[in-house]
Amino acid sequence: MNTLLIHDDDQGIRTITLNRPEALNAVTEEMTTELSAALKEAAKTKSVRCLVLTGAGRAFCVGQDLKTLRDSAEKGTPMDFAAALRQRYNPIIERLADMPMPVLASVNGVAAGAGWSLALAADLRIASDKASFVSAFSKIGLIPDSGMTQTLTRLVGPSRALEIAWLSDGMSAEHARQWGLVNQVVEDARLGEATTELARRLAASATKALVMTRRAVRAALGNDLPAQLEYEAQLQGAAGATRDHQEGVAAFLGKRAAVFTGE
Ligand code: T3D
Repeated sequence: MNTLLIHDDDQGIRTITLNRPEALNAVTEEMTTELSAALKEAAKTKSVRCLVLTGAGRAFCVGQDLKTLRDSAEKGTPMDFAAALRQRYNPIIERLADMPMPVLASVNGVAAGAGWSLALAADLRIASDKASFVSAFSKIGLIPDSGMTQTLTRLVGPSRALEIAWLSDGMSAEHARQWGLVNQVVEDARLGEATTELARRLAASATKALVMTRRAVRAALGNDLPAQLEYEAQLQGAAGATRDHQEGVAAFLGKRAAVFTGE
């Protein structure tokens, strides 16, 4: 991989690091190809029980590489935005939203444009106190993409989503936390440790139940109560048939810590 670093620890955490620090991890075609493949691979690796997405250097990711965008336009082969989204960006966002394990974005620095969209596509976000967020799309005459119009709106509501998208003002990590866009903000020097701590808790959990919980929580935004109750019943039927459920009950009754395997 030229644009990513991939690391597995011995406790079920796979970390994918966007690795173009010299370009603030701006997204190129190669990066989307590699990220797509890396997510596909992680999804089919049973030992991966929590996926962490982070960036190398001082940025998380600043979205589409605008230099390659300019270069292609100068060469007379301007980027086909709709095709780029359909073929390269959107499949990544859809895959991230449906990974068979929790996905945690560890936001180490600035997240801009589709870089912020990537962080928003994760289940949870932990950020360095030095991180910042900027939509940036409006500054180059584009609309927020890679899912941001949905993820952002669901988290902060339409009025704040428009304020963020239209004005493209930078937002501090603390501001993002107050608006519910980030779950935790930690001192920059502690980001690695705090990310590992949270990722280990998630990796040691009953993975299938976590993933079904994600589905139920997402569906809740569109369902009426009877539909949501029915969906919960269906998912609970599946959760109740997992080994991890049996282990959880046995551990509780045996007054010991549960050892979940993700099965
Ligand atoms: O297919 C499609 O539909 C297209 C998909 C589009 C998705 C998108 O992501 S569009 C949005 C693209 N991203 C942006 O517009 C962000 C542009 N960058 C910025 O606004 C700022 O750089 C930041 C707020 C992110 C960071 O500011 P700061 O002050 O910390 O750094 P800087 O000085 O602006 O940038 C440092 C360098 O990184 C600089 O290069 P230089 O002068 O040192 O050679 C800058 O040009 C470069 N850089 C920053 N962002 C990008 C970038 N180079 C290429 N692409 C970038 N996105």
